[in-house]
Formats: sequence, C-alpha cells, structure tokens
Amino acid sequence: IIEPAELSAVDRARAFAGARHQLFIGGRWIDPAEGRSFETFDPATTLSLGRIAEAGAEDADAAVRAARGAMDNPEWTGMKPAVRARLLYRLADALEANIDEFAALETLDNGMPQRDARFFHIPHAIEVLRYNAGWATKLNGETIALSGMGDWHAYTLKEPVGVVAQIVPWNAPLAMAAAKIAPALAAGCAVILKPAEETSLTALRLAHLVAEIGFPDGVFNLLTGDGETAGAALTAHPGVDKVTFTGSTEVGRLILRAAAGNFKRVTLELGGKTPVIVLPDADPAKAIEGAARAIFTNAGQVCNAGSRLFVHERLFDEVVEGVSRIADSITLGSGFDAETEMGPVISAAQRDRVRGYVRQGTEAGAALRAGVREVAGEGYFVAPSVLTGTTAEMSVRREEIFGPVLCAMSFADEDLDRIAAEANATDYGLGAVVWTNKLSAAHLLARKLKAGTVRVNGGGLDPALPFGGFKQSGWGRENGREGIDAYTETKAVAIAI
Ligand code: TXE
Repeated sequence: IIEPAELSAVDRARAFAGARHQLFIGGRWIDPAEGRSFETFDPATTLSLGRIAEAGAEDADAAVRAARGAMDNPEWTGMKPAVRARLLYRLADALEANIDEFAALETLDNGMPQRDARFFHIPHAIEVLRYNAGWATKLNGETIALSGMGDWHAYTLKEPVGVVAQIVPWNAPLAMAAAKIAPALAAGCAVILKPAEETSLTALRLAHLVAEIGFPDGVFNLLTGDGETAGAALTAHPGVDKVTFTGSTEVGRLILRAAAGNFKRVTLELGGKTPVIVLPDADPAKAIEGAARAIFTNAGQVCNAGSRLFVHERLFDEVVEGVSRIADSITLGSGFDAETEMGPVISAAQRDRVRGYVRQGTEAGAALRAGVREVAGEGYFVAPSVLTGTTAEMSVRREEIFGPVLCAMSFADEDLDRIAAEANATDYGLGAVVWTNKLSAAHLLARKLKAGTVRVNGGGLDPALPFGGFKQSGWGRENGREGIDAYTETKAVAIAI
C-alpha cells in the first residue's frame, strides 16, 4: 500500500482524476439521479483522465432545495460574519496546504503550464478567498439623512441575496470558481457551483475541502455536468435568486432569458476583444513583451486577451516583428514539461475554431506574420499567430477567438479621439491596454476607452480591482467592493420618530 503522502503531486492528481466522482449536494456526496457520467480528457494528450458525474434536472432541483434549506437554517443565516470569514480563511489555508496537487490537477485538466497553475491560478484563487473573507465583517449599511416630510430614523441593511447558481468556464477553472464562491459565501448566500464540463476536477477537489471545513450542509453544492442540462436547469429554476456566469456571450443571452422567469439577479462576465494601443513614445521593448503576454498567456484563452494590437506607424514594423518573433519562439507542449511556455487549447473543437478564424483571415487577404509552423504532438496545440492586413469586417478582427491569435493594425497620427474610436469599434468592452509614457495621453485614453478595465504599461488582475465589461461583455462587476455588493440586497428601514 502506498501512502498518499509518498506520491508526487502529479500522481496524487492523476489518482484523484481517476477516482469515482459524485455530486456534492446538501453536505453529502451522492450519485446523479439518472446514474450518468461523462469522460474528461487531458488536452495535451487527448487521453481520458476519468469519468465525471453528470447531473440532470432532478439533481439541479435537489441542489436548489439543499441550498434553500441552508438559507432557512439559522446555523447559516444567524452565523456571525466573523465566523463566516473564519470558514473562508480556513478554506484558503486548506487550498494552500494542497497547492501542488491543485496545480497538477489544473494542468492535467486544462493543459496550462505548471508554473502558471502553481504560481498564478491557484495562488490567485487562495488570495480571492482571503480577500473576500475580509469583506464578510464589513458589509455595513448606512444611516440616511432624509429631506422629505416627517421625522424618521432611516438606515439600510445589507442582506444576502439568497440562493446563487454559479456557472464557470474552463479557461481558469479554480480561479473562476473561487471568484464566484468567495464573495457569495462571505455575503452569507448559499451556492450551487456548476463547473465547465471540460474541467471539473479542481472544483471537485475543492468540494472535498469544503466538506471538511465545517460549512453548514447545503451552503455549498457542486453540480458537475452539462451546460444545456444542469446549467440550464439551474438558470430556469424558480428557487434560484441569482445567477452569476462567466462564459460566452451567446450563453449569457440564454441565461438572461431564463433568468427573466422569476427576475433572478444576474451578473455576467462574457467575451472580449481587448485593444492594445501602443503610442509612438512607448518603450518598444516593453510594449512588445507586454503585447505578446497579453495575447499568448493561457494560449489566448483569456476573456480580456489583448487580441487587437494598434501601433503607431513609427513603431509598427518593430513591434509586429518583435511580437511575431516571440510567437514563433514560444515552446508548445505538455504543461508538465519544464520548457513549455504554452499548453494546448482546451479541445479539438476549440483548436478547429481558432484555426478556422486564422484561415478565414488569410483567405480574405490578411498576411500571417507568425504562426505558420507545424505543431507536433497529439494534443490540441495551436501555433501562436500574428496577422496584419486585416479589415474591420473580417471575423478574425471582429469576433472573440479565445486562442493565441493577434491582429495588428497601424495608425498614423496621435489623435486620441480617433485612436479610441477605432479601439471602441467592437461589440465588446471588457478590457483595454495602453502603452505610453505620456501622463495625459494615458489618462485621456483611460477616459475615452469603453472598457471595464484599462491597464496602462502593464498591470494585472487583483481581487480588489472591479472586473467586468461594458457593452456585450457583460453585466455587473466581480471583485472589489462591487463584487461582494452584487451578492447582497439593500433593505431600507424607516422608523417614524
Ligand atoms: O462556452 P460556454 P464554451 C467563449 C470563447 C469560447 C466560446 C465557446 O469565445 O471559444 O465562448 O466556449 C455552461 N445554460 N468563452 O462553449 O458554452 C457550460 O457548461 C447554462 C469566453 O465552452 O459559454 C460552462 O460551464 N449554462 C469565456 C459555461 O456555461 C450553460 C469563457 C461556459 O460555457 C449553458 C468561456 C446553458 N444553456 C468561453 N450552455 C470568458 N468570457 O472568459 C453552456 N453552459
């Protein structure tokens, strides 16, 4: 008998992936009512990792009932905020104690390089739990000064919104799951987490930790399964008070329609087509490095990936050559190889979709400046690509690709209104990036760009920084004060004196 402690993190992750998985509902592990399951694959090898329990509508209903039960249970609703915070801190600590195994699971399931999982994704999930734990004790209402007639004492209460269905995608499985559950639990809600069918493993492992931490039964429920069945059943369920979703704009629309039934509160974090603008005074070396990172991180499967590069004509050739050189030198491979800089994309469908966009672009006349190399290996690898000569009508320029594909364009003058107008010429409005050393140009562009996050000369993601989109990139914000506010209802109380 091998003690689990003697196994490496990767072996432990493989063993966990191949174990028997169930649904976590009402504090218990149970089989799906219809007894169904589906296979989950390693995108770097295309081999099966194990089978995941497939929830149906009946299981979704059971999860909603369990969550409603938690919202009727004084053990949860009457729990002091400081105790809720302590549970979240404990969950963060448990995650940290198992960080290597979680990182290995994420790489197995999603394909991302180990160092990205180990030093960014899982630490970010831990940080998000701790950050939101801090808010649990600070959800204060206000006293209100009234101007109308009468003499009242008035104040507001911040109450948990109730039962929340949380649907997450596959590009950052644990980080996304943490970003959803942490503020919801800190605010005192009960949650039903539905991971993406491609990447259920870290959510399952997290549920095992939750089960050990001591949250009352039904506060956290995990439904693995398909979007069109389990996901859709949750979004239509009258017992759900709020849906939070990260994923495609198309599914975001379906969720809005389904949520209308009982006017669920909805937070949506959808697609993007983030512009990266390089003004002529920018440091080209830094801009090249930053622009490459903005589009090639996580194989471009990032909602605010910098997929449209606008460079002043004076720097255009240098920047495009620099980014193309990086693209062609990126080492693709299994996330477990130390030299790997980019893993596979998530699935054969996603690989074909990404390649399809590049093909459509070149067939319509765009030039491929990087990305012509053949990529070896069984997995779903896509060569990082850079295109020039695209037009605004081309799908590669207009639509979210969610892959390592960059369209580079030049501009001739320094008219910030015109630059912003071009950058804003998209249905999306999630992020924007500006490279400049001119203080006022940076601030002026920050005002003119229609995006939920504007980054100047770098900067990344932080649990304290509100994140979300303008236009068709979504509704509402996650992270920061607004992120936790979105899990509360404001109640005004007025008392005649
Ligand atoms: O997303 P889906 P997919 C974009 C990206 C990508 C494309 C397709 O462009 O190429 O979407 O990816 C659940 N009711 N983004 O098909 O379908 C599903 O089970 C309720 C951008 O994987 O939106 C999964 O848990 N839920 C993005 C989650 O929705 C449903 C991240 C996301 O899957 C559902 C992912 C339904 N009817 C994809 N249908 C980002 N903004 O970060 C599916 N789901």
